[in-house]
Amino acid sequence: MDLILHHYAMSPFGRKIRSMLGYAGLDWQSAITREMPPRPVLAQLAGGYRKIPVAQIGADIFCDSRTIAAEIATLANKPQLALENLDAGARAWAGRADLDLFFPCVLAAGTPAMRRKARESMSLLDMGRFVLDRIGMSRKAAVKIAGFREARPLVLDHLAQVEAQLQEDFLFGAAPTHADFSTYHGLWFIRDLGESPLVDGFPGTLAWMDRIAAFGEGGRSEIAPQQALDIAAGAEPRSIAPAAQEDPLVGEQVTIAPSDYGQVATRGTLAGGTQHSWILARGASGLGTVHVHFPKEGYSLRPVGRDSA
Ligand SMILES: N[C@@H](CCC(=O)N[C@@H](CS)C(=O)NCC(=O)O)C(=O)O
Repeated sequence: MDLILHHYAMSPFGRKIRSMLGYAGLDWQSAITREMPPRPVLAQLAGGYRKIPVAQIGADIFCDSRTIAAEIATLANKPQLALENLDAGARAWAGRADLDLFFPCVLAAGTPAMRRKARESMSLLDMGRFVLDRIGMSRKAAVKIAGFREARPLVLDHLAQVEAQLQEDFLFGAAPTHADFSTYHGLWFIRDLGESPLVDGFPGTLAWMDRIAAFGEGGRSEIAPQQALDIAAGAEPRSIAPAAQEDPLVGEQVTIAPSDYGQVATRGTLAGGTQHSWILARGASGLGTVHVHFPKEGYSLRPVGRDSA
């Protein structure tokens, strides 16, 4: 069964996963969603989680690029695509790129070319809604998000580090790892979507970006979001290994939410947990049961009874 990616063209984290799929050489199905909520199909599948991308394999739903990457690593037999298989240094690098550098990259990419592209993909009304949505999301964030003035120096400092780190073809050796894709998407947003010259002074980084771009996106075919719902309705969630059912909270009603930004919770019954992820079972109307997978790192789980305390 092919992986379905719920995403939109200008999403940096969507690009992170599309590039991984290209490197992995996988066939996949693309379900385009809006740049901001409401996203009714994803609301049904993921039950509240508001970030993009989300992946789906049958009735299993994967929230966050980290759980998606772990699936791609297994499907393609490329263990280095899963963050948990990297050493502590590479994991910390990827974490900084995905969280600390993501907003500076987005802000530094605010060029006329970017505004034109955003305007081409959204109506004027949606542009207004989009800006308000993202301002609201930043204000409610639990992590400090860099402002406009800090963004450019932070990105330049980051670029100098990327340039120095590139001793071989990829950041941590001759083959790419999760950390390359975490680093690529923010810089893609600046160089390719923003058409900004910011990266131009870093020739090693430019060549590395070209190497990642050359992976392409894999075998992509478009489906209507409704088809994704039909696929979920016609599938059963994968069975969960007994070892993953040992968490004392298994069977309890819980909520799981990102703890950094976009902290919208998904509620369900905890169905399993591994060292790195949680699995929630939810009854989705018209779809039967779906299993929603979250990473543990960067997410908080709360038993529902204690939620209101
Ligand atoms: N930790 C998440 C971050 C994802 C993220 O921030 N995605 C951005 C789009 S690139 C987002 O969801 N923005 C708000 C939205 O699209 O509603 C991941 O790795 O997937």
